[in-house]
Order: sequence, then C-alpha cells, then structure tokens
Amino acid sequence: MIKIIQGDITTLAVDAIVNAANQVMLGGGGVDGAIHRVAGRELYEACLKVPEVRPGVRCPTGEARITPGFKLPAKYVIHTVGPVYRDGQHGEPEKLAACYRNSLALAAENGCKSIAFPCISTGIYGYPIEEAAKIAVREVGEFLAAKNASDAEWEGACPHAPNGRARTPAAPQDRGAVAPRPPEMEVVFCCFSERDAKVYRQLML
Ligand code: AR6
Repeated sequence: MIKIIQGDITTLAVDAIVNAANQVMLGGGGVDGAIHRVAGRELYEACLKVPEVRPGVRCPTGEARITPGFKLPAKYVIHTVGPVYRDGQHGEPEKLAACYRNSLALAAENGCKSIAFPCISTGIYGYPIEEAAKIAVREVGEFLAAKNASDAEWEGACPHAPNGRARTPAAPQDRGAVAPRPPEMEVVFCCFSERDAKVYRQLML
C-alpha cells in the first residue's frame, strides 16, 4: 500500500524512516539535520560505527545503511545517499532508483512493515521533483508488486501454515484452515511541501 502525506518525517511512528544523507553519514542540513536533531546524539554515534568503505565514505551514492531510530518514533533509520543532480545525463536516474530499491530491500530484510521516504535528492542536491517523484513511484510500485507476488507464491506453497510461512507440515487440527496472507508493506511518501505532495498525487492518479 502506498500513502502520500505532507509533513515532517521525524514525527512518523513507522518501522523505518529513510534519511537523505550524504556519504560521510554524520549529519547535515535538510531532512538529515532534522532526523539527527530528533534522534539525538546516539544516532550520530551509531553512524560513526558504520564502517567506512573508503576514507570519508560510509555509504556510497545509491546504497543504504540501517541504524536504530533512538529518540525518533520510528524504530529504524535507513540512510541512503541520493545523487547530486547535474543534468540527468550523468547516471542520476539510475542512482536515485538504486536508493529506493536498496532502502526497501534493507527494510524488508529487517522485518519492517512500514517505511516512509522523504523526496530524496530534491532539496540541497537539486533533483527536479517531477523527475525524482516518477522514479520513486516506479521503484516502490515494482518492489511492492514483486513482494506481493512472492508472498502469494509462498502462501500457495504452504496453504495450511500460519501466515503461509511455516515450513513444517500442517498439524491435523490446522488442516483446512485458510492461511492469512502476510501483511503488505506500507510505503509512505512524506513530502515536506504541499507542492511536492501534489506532484506525487498526480502521478498516482
Ligand atoms: N521531513 C520530511 N521532508 C523533509 C524534512 C522533514 N523534516 N526536511 C526537509 N525535507 P534534502 P537532498 C525535504 O536537502 O536533496 C543534507 O545536508 C526537503 O524539502 O534534505 O537529498 C545531507 O547531509 C526535500 O524535499 O536532501 C546531504 O548533504 C527533501 O527532504 C544533502 O542534504 C530532501 O531534501 C542531501 O540533499
């Protein structure tokens, strides 16, 4: 399920919020600054512990890292680094798409059932909102469709198992029970401005 809201991502009680971070991952301006301010010093310390892949780079552009949310209402923060926009011809669309894909994969790996994204790269990094939102909606749509398909397949394979997930044969008393489908992941596009929210709503019509 996809939701579009206008508001401050630091207030959302979801399993994970995504941070539009930089490669050093130690805070900055925009949504990054807001997240660090609310999460508190412990978030900075957790980020410091994320190993550098090369000097000054904890998270290369397009990749994602996870930390706890500390004082945030969200359980986790998924830090991803969007591309700096030049003209759209320097790999920016692919890198931005990778941010969404890798953040969603990391959320799923960590058992998240709800995740909220800001409009990655569209602030300080200058990505035009219309182009960025198209990529965001496409990547999230593809991820949810693939996840739903694999959940349904799994359910079909174990029709009597609780949540369709257990690998053991169904107990006699469970035979004939209808297995509930695992809950769908909820993805929130959290737009800071009403203008950005309108762009997403147009795309979702
Ligand atoms: N909640 C939701 N969205 C927000 C919030 C908030 N509290 N605050 C800002 N936004 P930006 P970028 C929106 O600049 O372009 C940092 O210094 C904002 O209106 O935060 O990816 C990092 O350290 C915009 O729509 O991220 C990097 O150096 C969106 O979040 C650099 O900025 C992204 O704007 C990353 O730049």
